[in-house]
Amino acid sequence: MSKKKIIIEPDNILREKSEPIEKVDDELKILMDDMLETMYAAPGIGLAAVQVGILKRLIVIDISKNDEGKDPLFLVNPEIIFRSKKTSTYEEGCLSLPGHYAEIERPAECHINYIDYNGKQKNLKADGLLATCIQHEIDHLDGVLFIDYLSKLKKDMILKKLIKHKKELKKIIL
Ligand code: K1U
Ligand code: ZN
Repeated sequence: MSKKKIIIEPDNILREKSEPIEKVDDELKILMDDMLETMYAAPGIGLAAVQVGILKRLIVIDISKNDEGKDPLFLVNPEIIFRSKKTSTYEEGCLSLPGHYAEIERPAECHINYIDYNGKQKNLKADGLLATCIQHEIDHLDGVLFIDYLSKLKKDMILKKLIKHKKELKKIIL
């Protein structure tokens, strides 16, 4: 397994739509394992392939607490087939927007169809943090970030700080 570099906003690739995956083969399983390692190391509770520069409809999620043991979910070609009218609000973070958090309102429950690590078609009914995380990650597959739900003023403030942060990172690396 190898850890991958997480792409930070602003970056055009984060605004692109990811492509459906044709089959779950050994190469895809290596990518799924690498993404999980990258997510645990960050640390985070979710990661979409586009965040490591790969425009495929693939997500890894693990919302379990440290003391609960690991419980990873691999979602290939996830599709939301139901969104509840009831909403819930969580303070969201994003590994591509380091240091920035905001309260985002989304459907409280969602149902999805997806393909799992072994290539089997599955469905899942999610609520709570899992439903929020799934919707946040599927947004990544469509080029959407949580800052897109904020006012222009708040979004621009975050983008300005991220541009500065990336310039400082570049100086350290050079
Ligand atoms: O960048 C990402 O998509 C991952 C993101 C997922 C997410 C978090 C919160 C609400 C919705 C989606 C993160 O994992 S940010 C980091 C984070 O939430 C976290 C980090 C360490 C421990 C617990 C949570
Ligand atoms: Zn994110």
